[in-house]
This record gives sequence, C-alpha cells and structure tokens, in this order.
Amino acid sequence: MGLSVAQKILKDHIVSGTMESGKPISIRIDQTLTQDATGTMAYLQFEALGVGRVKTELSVSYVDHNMLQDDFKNPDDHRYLQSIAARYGLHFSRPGNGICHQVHLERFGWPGKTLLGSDSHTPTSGGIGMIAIGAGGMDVALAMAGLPFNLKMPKVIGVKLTGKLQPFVSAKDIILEVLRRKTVKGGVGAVFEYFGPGVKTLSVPARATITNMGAELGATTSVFPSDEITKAFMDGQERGGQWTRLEADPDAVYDEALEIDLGALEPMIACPHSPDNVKKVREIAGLDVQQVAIGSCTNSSYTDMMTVAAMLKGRTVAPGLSVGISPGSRQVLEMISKDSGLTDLISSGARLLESGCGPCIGMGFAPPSGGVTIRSFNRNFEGRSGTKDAQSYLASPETCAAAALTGKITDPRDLGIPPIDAAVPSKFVVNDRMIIAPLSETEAAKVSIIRGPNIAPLPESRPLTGVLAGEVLLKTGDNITTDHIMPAGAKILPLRSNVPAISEYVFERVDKTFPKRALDLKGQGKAGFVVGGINYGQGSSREHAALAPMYLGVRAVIVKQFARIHLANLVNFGILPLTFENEADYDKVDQGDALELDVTKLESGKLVLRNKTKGIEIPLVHALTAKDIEMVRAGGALAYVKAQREAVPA
Ligand code: MIC
Ligand code: SF4
Repeated sequence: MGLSVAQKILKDHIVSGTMESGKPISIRIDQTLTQDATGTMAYLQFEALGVGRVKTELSVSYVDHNMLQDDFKNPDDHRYLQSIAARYGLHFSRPGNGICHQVHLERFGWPGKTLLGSDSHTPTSGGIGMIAIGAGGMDVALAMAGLPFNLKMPKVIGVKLTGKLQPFVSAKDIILEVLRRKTVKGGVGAVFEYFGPGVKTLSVPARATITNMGAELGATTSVFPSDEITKAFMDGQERGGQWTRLEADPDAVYDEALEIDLGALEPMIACPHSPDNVKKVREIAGLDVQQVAIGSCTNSSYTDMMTVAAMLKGRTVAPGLSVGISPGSRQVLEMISKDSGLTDLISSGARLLESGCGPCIGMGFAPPSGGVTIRSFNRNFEGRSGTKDAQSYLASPETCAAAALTGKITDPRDLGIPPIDAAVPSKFVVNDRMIIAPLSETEAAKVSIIRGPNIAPLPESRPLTGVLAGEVLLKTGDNITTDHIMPAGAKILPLRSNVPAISEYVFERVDKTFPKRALDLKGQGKAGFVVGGINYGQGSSREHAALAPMYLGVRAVIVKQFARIHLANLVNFGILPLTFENEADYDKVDQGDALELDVTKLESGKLVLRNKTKGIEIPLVHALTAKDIEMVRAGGALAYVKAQREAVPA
C-alpha cells in the first residue's frame, strides 16, 4: 500500500513504536522553535536538563509575543532568551523580526523534516511539506536535549482539493470551510493532508494559512506536498538547495477523506466565540464593525498585505472604525515598503502595528467595549482580544479589507473592485541581519546567562502516590480553551517566567476565586480536582495552563475528552489526566464535592472515583502509556528525566 506525505515523513523519523493509528510512537526531531511567551519556561527546563548544547539540526528562539515593553519584564525576558541562544547554540530572531511561524516558513522550513515548536501554530510549516507539531515547552526542551518526541500515531485525513478559487475568495475561506465541516474537535488524533489538482493552484503562503489554522481543528498537524510551487518559493528565498520533492504515492490510502471544490467556495467568516462557528459572509453582511485587524501568523504574508493594500489604495477607511495592520515579518514589511503597498495602506488611514503577534494575543490594539472586531487571525475566544465583551469575527484579509472600507461586514465581491492578482514574488528580499546565528562551541562556553528579576525559579512538583483526597475546585463545560485556564494579554503574559505570580490569574475569566480557593485547599494538605467536558484544553500550547494549576495544588483533571497538547502538558507537570468511562457520569460530580481517588493501580487503565459527598463510585479511564504513568508518578517530565539522567546524551 502506498504512503501519504505525512506517513513518509513519520516513517523516516520513527524511533520506536509501530505506525498504526492511535498507537504510541516516538519520532526524531530535526528542528525546534520557541517563542518568547513559552520560551522562557522551555529554556529554564532545558537548563535544568544540564545539556551543554542543543542536539537538533537547527533550533530557533523567536521573540514575537511579549513585545510591549511597559516595564522591565518583557525586555528582561528578551535578554535572557538572547543569552540562552548564544550559550546553547541556537539561532535568535530578534524582537521586531516577525512572527515565529511566518519567519520560520520564510527562512528555515525544510520539506521532509520534522519541527517541534512551543506554540500551537507550529503546523504553519506544514505548508512547505514538513511535519511540524505544536507542543508544550517541556517537550521542546527534551527535543533540544536530543530526546525523541512521543505522540500517538495520527490517522491521516485526506482533503482533496479540486477546482480553483474565485476572485476575492482565498486560503482562509478554505480552512474556515474545513472548520465548518469538522469543528474544533474534529481533528483530534489526526493529520490533515491536502492533495488533488487544487493543490497546484495554491501558493506556499496560502498553503501555510491552511496548515496554520488546522490547529483550530485540534489536529496533530496539517501538511501539503512539496512540489514545484514549493521549489519556486524556496528559490525565491535563496534556499532552493534545501528543496526536495515529496508527494503522496498514487495508491496512498487515507483513513478518512473530504473533498472541497475550490471554485464553489465563497467568503466565509467565523462568528463569536469559536473558530468553527462559521457562516457565509453574506449571511451576516451589514453588521457594523468598530475594528479591523489584519496580520497574525495566519494571514500576514507579502501576498496578503499586498492584496489588502491594493483594495485600500486610493480609498479611505470608514470613519467609524480603526484598522490595524501587522506585517508578519521584517521581510514582508521591507518588501511592501519597497513595492509601495505600505504607502497605500497608511495613506488610506490604516494604522501600522509592529511585526509581531500584537492584537491576536491581546498585546495592544484591544477593541472598544462591546465592539465588533473583524480579524484575519485564527482564534476568537471570548476575552482573547483584551476586551471581555468584544465580539470577534475571523475572516480572510480580503473580507477584512472590505469591512475596513464600508464599516460593515461586507462580502468583498460586492465592493465592485476589479479582481486583484497579488502574485507571490519570484525573489524575496533576503536580509537575515535580525537573526543572530549560533556561536561556535568555544565562544558559546564563554557566555553568561542574563537573568532579570522576572525570571523566577521553576516550581517544585510533587510525586503522585497513594490515595488523593480532596475536592472539586471547579466544574466547567465543553470546549474549555487554555485561554480560559491561563489567560494571556498585555497584563498577564509578562508573568510567563514567574509561575507563582502568573498562577494568581488561573481561570480568571471563569471564576476569579479559583486561585485562592485552590491554595487554601492545598494548605490543608488536600488534592484539588477540576472537572470538565469535551475538548478540554483546546487552543494554545501554553504549558502554564498545567504548570500554574500544578503550583496551585491541582492533582487530577477529570473530563469527557482532552485536547492533545494540553493532555501532554498535564502529564509533563505531574497532573493526572482522566476521563469518565461513561460520559453521563459527568452529571454525577459537582463543584465542592469531596472526592477520593486511589492512584496506586494506574497500570490497569481504570480507576474508581469515590464521590464522598454523593456516596457513589464513578468509573474513570485514562489513555496514558507506561512511560506517561511513570512521569506522572515522578511528579512530571523534569523529575522523571532527571531521575533517568543517563537517558539524556551528554
Ligand atoms: C496563541 O496563539 O494562543 C499563542 C499565544 O501563540 C499560544 C502560545 C502561548 O500561549 O504562548 C499558542 O498558540 O500555543
Ligand atoms: Fe502569535 Fe496569534 Fe499566531 Fe499565536 S496565533 S503565534 S499569538 S499570531
């Protein structure tokens, strides 16, 4: 039987396990990336592993999230990251050089290789034919130490693309259509692989928009083949020598298949507050808009920016709104400035924001109270924009530009503007002056790590033994995101390297009393439990959503179903992730119930939860591997790996 692209790359990198979907495998990681908001913790963990230099082919540390510098915290973190990169042999992408995923695609993505990144949108590089996976910082630290990455062999969902997009319909509309069909939990345990004649009509940046937002499906990753279009992109980036052809065998069999006729697609929009709440733009056209934000790792390429510039050229942004543009990288910014797209944007009244994550993660440019904001981004969770009652919509750059001109949600085809053809350039401006290359081993050895007061020591975890006796601290519903568990934004993100400080904000938008109640319970020597529904922990890869609850004394999370990265993060920090054997039992546990859980027989895969308040027993299950169980028992990955010191090559 033939292999798909995903299976070929995984087969090339498999270290242990069998390639049967759902079965545990370990793969070799060629490249890693971190960004600043997850990177500080990842490098504290890497330092704790005591490895002299990164063991990967390439590791890059980016600074793109915590870019507001309203006090010492963020700049101190940037300096720490730069000194770490110099000391341990990493590339360092300086603040202002752009969003990690956009820069990685431009300068480092390599067909056929594996990339592990401490950011959930790492699959962006799947657009260039990589297996690029998002993970918690701890997993990335282990990969940098030369250890393989553990995952469950994903099933492969083949998405067959036919036809060609109509004018003003673009890549974002394709992924929104996939999200409409499959929902935010439809991709758990799967890789989405795109194939069929429609693939040839999509540029690399367009493919990367699709693989980027595949993260919102809960997928392990998404991937496109590497073909002559990939080669042209890499030639344009002066990296043609790294290109290899990579296509699915003609007889490749997909576990599931989906077909999209590109020609039949129309502009789509994700409505508040979930990326899968997708409608046709025309269904909600006319709604007043107060803010437009164009950028983010999903849609900030040169082509996206030039398309928007062409739409705004010679026109004025509507008076009732504010438009913010963040080019994805310094390369994009430099090129749109050379090609005068930048002039067209700013002379229309758009505000130029920095090349970074910015408004996508609530780092400035928050919408007004109750405001409608339309964004070319990938997530519209409640409160994520920085304004709790804002209504965030997600759409293509074309649909965002249309709203910028009319002040209302507008189908861009209704503007009467002639079709725009912003082609991918055959030659990009290559200027890597904002990327600091690794030092030689001798030079690196002389570097001292610069630690500002914002860098707090790693909190200690506790081994898991005996019977956990405690209380349900919180019961949540379905689709709880890591933004609910550990919010981001300009106020909280700078605390990422200080766990005691950031833990004061755990579940802030769900129940402000959570941290205090949790610490009180911990003070009494009791275990904290959290109960949740389906797709618990979807969204961001932030391991702080496990680390901070661990610090607050949460010992087990019991849900109907977990999202992949969060499940792994819980294990990494010694919190027991459990699921109800019968989903209906979710109704038999309430907040405040006293619980008891014997954790001595985890190997059997089954546990009995005693609800002492209700006087009942509830069967629970887990899908942990033998190694996961050892990790949770040890109190998390760091404690486990340290105990197995010899597992880390010196
Ligand atoms: C996000 O888009 O939510 C983030 C911020 O990039 C996160 C990482 C983080 O929380 O630092 C992600 O996607 O993993
Ligand atoms: Fe940054 Fe937003 Fe992309 Fe996350 S989704 S990496 S915050 S641009």
